Order: sequence, then C-alpha cells, then structure tokens
Amino acid sequence: MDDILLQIKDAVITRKKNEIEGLVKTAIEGGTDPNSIIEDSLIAAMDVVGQKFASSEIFVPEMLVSALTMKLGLEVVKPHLKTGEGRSRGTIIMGTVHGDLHDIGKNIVIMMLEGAGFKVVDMGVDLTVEKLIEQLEAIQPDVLGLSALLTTTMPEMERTIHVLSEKGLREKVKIMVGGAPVDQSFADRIGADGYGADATEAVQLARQLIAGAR
Ligand code: B1M
Repeated sequence: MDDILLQIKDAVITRKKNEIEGLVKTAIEGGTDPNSIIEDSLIAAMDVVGQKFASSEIFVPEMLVSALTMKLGLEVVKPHLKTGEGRSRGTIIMGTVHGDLHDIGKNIVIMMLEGAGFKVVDMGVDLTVEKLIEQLEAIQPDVLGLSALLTTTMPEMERTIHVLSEKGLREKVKIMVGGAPVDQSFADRIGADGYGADATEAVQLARQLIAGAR
C-alpha cells in the first residue's frame, strides 16, 4: 500500500487530529484515488480502533478522538467524490436509528449517494420514529435508509418498520438498512427492501429500489 495511505491510517489510529487534514490533502494532490483514501486508510483505521477498544487497549475517549480525526479527513475527501451529475436520481432520507450515536458509516454512505446524483436528507443520529414520520410525510422520499452499529439498536430498525406499517406509510417508501452488525438475513427477517454491506452496495441498491418502484 502507498506510504501516504499508511500514514493516514496511522494518524486516525493514533489520534493525530492536527495532522490528518494535511496528510489527506497531500494524498489528493499526489493523485491518490479518494475512494482508496476512504476504504484503505480511514475505514481500515476504524477497524483497528474497534479491535483496540474490544481488547481494552483504548477506551471511549480515545475512540471518540479517532472518530473525530477520521471525520476531519473525510471532510477533505468529500469534494473530490462529487460527480456533478445534474438531474437528481431520487430522494433518500437517511438516519441512524434511535439510541445509536454512530454516524461515520452513515455519513460515508450519504457522501457516495450524493456523488452518484441522489438528493439525500440527513436526519442525523438517534432518529426517533416520530421524527421520521414527520419527515416522511413532508418529503415523501423514494427511499428510507437506516443505519445501526450496535446489536442493541438493531431491533429499533424492526420497530421503525412495524410503526410505519401501522401508520399506513410502509408501502409508500422503499427501506434499505445497513451497518456493521446488520446482514441480509436480518434485513429479510424485519421486512426491509434491501441491505447494503458498504457504501458502494448502498448506491447500487438505491438505484435498483428506485428503478423497481418507477
Ligand atoms: Co462504538 N462501538 N460505541 N463508538 N464504535 C462499535 C460499533 C463496537 C463494535 C466496538 C467494539 O466493541 N469493537 C461496539 C459495538 C458492540 C456491539 O454492538 N455488539 C461499540 C460500542 C460498545 C460502543 C459504546 C456502547 C461504548 C460505550 O459507551 N461503552 C458506545 C455507544 C454509544 C451509542 O451509540 N449509544 C459507543 C460509542 C462510540 C463513539 C461515540 C466513541 C464512536 C462513534 C463516533 C461517531 O460515529 N461519530 C464509536 C466508534 C468510532 C466505534 C467503532 C470503533 C468504529 C465505527 C465506525 O465508524 N466504523 C466501532 C468498531 C468497528 O466498527 N470496527 C464501534 C467505520 C464505518 C465506516 O463503518 O459504520 O460499519 P460502518 O459503516 C459502513 C458499513 O457498515 C455500511 O457502509 C459503511 C461504509 O462502508 N453502512 C451502511 C453503514 N450504514 C449503512 C446504511 C446503509 C447501507 C450501508 O443503508 C441505509
């Protein structure tokens, strides 16, 4: 792997938040593929951070600073992902479910969806179904995207789909789900329309869901 990609990965793991923007700029200016910076450095670094947390080598405050460092890096990459497609391919509401504060994966998915020409309304983290219903009625999106990173918040996805069915809103929107603990069988079981393992799959899935609905 390129030295600069390793340096970016290391900066996230070791929480060098004052150095990350400069390193990512250097990589971009040197012609490194922005997708590679995300996949091979930034996401790869968070996997290492997760392992260190699981083995009690680091704790929540350190994990938080790594997350902040990663976000600073992502902001530098973001403008370089845009494809500048004119016409919107459809509207998507995205959020991390109630009780869950992890937003890095969701934000990467949003960046990729916007880059692919979708209009995305970001509902943030800790998204209650009540707040969601207000926005679904107001915006009437083609797709609702739900993210969860905790095994304890996965059931909130099922509850959200259940409440939308009760309110007569389920058939009006396609629902895709994702996040590290989620998989296809969980998505099938809770009645989602699709599951994306990563941002690239999420973009493909959104295209398929919207094409199928029109
Ligand atoms: Co937390 N955390 N965390 N954390 N955290 C995990 C998830 C954990 C696996 C760490 C570990 O133990 N190894 C563990 C969960 C264990 C479990 O559920 N069984 C955990 C825990 C326990 C916790 C706390 C409970 C810790 C505590 O307080 N004791 C706490 C919970 C807070 C809460 O949410 N209520 C907590 C807090 C935090 C921080 C706030 C410190 C921070 C989050 C900061 C932030 O997001 N703003 C944090 C972090 C950074 C992590 C790890 C290290 C990294 C997560 C991440 O950003 N990954 C994580 C360990 C790990 O994942 N390796 C961990 C990178 C990101 C790009 O990947 O989000 O999977 P991901 O997104 C991917 C795909 O999943 C997919 O595309 C993305 C791009 O490829 N995807 C979708 C995501 N959403 C999608 C939606 C789609 C489609 C695809 O369609 C809609």
